[in-house]
Amino acid sequence: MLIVYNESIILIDAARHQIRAAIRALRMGGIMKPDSKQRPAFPGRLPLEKPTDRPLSAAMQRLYDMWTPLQDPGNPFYTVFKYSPVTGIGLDESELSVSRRDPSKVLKIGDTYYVWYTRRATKHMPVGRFNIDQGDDETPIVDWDLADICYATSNDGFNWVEQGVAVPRAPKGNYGDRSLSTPDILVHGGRYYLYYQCFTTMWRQNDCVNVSMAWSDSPDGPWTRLERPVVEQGAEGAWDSCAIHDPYPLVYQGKIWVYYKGSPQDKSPGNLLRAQGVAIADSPEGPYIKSELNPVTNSGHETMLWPYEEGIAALLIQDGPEKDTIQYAPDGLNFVPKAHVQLSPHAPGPFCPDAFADNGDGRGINWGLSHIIPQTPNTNNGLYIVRFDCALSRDAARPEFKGSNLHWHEASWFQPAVRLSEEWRERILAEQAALDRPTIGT
Ligand code: AAL
Repeated sequence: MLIVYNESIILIDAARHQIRAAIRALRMGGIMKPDSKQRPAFPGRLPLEKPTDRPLSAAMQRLYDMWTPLQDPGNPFYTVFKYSPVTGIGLDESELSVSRRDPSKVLKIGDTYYVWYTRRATKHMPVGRFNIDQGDDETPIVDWDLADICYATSNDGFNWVEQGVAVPRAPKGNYGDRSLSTPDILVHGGRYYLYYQCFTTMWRQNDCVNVSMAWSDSPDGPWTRLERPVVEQGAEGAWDSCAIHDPYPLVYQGKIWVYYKGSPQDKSPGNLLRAQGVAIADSPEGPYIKSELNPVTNSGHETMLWPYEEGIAALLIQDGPEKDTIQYAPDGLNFVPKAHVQLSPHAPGPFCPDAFADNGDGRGINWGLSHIIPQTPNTNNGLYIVRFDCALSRDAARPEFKGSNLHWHEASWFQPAVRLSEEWRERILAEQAALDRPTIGT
């Protein structure tokens, strides 16, 4: 028999193998002797509770305080994303310059899935944001200029049928006559509401724009456009004084919460680049009151959000110090990073059946639609829509989505934005001659 008493092992009637095991345990530090100098190594099997009987490095403190000892496989906020082409709203090979982008949340109505998105179909390609003076009624400046809100339906989420325009631009001379883009959907009180960026007269420098809305009694329309903004740009100097982008409505705590990406007019270094705020209203038409905590994220672009348990989860991509993290706010306002993710979907719209349930028991998400830039950008092809699948739902166990799926190939390392340009090579060679001191002898 083996008894541990007063931090010593006492063997009574011990067999040889028990004695050997006891010595091994002592050597491995399984049981500390008071006079032992060497602390046992940190165990490979992570204790689920933060150890209090030993010093912890800053990194191991964080593992318990900020992340989870269950690591990626046991983290409900961690996922890999797997992508599939879709039919009907994927890459467009037509004569026109066509872009389908910014898919909304996906709704399931009866057996049919619905999605709304930005669609531009123009004779000419966009001329680019630095050539505003070259834009006209037929020549777009950016990919989401001269666009309308279209919609598509599907029986399985992979094969879609474009149904046409849901909300067209307003007649010339009216609010919203230039472009409607980046829509998202709300269902409230049996009615459907589409929120979108609403450009009037001309696309504005720095993409400054406000958000408007259209409503319908059916997902198939007809839609009635509001002739005014519902979420307005902030006052001069404010973090959202230029752009209210990517409106994203949810029903939460009995109200309509429209999250949005804001940006300031002044783009000088040191100014906030991109962040997320929220505007809250009692009814879909507003008035919307911006949270006094805005911005509620310090990072992110085209942020996707979903109810999770009693709070709101969000995928922050692309911009800012907390890019490519999944975050959680138990109150919808105070977000904390919960997982790092890779190759996140861009402008994602999830299938999120409880987006408007407001029942304090968000179940999470498993799939959605997002957009990608075609292999050869700046050709006639604009962006197009793809499907992503993931493991962020409390209702489906998908261990294969909790590992890591990324091995970058040469096309990624040497893509134009990543490959070192000739100009920089010259500059670096010049700098290097002055900067690189010999490794030995300095
Ligand atoms: C995107 C989005 C909005 C902007 C533009 C198109 O990344 O944030 O939709 O207006 O860029």
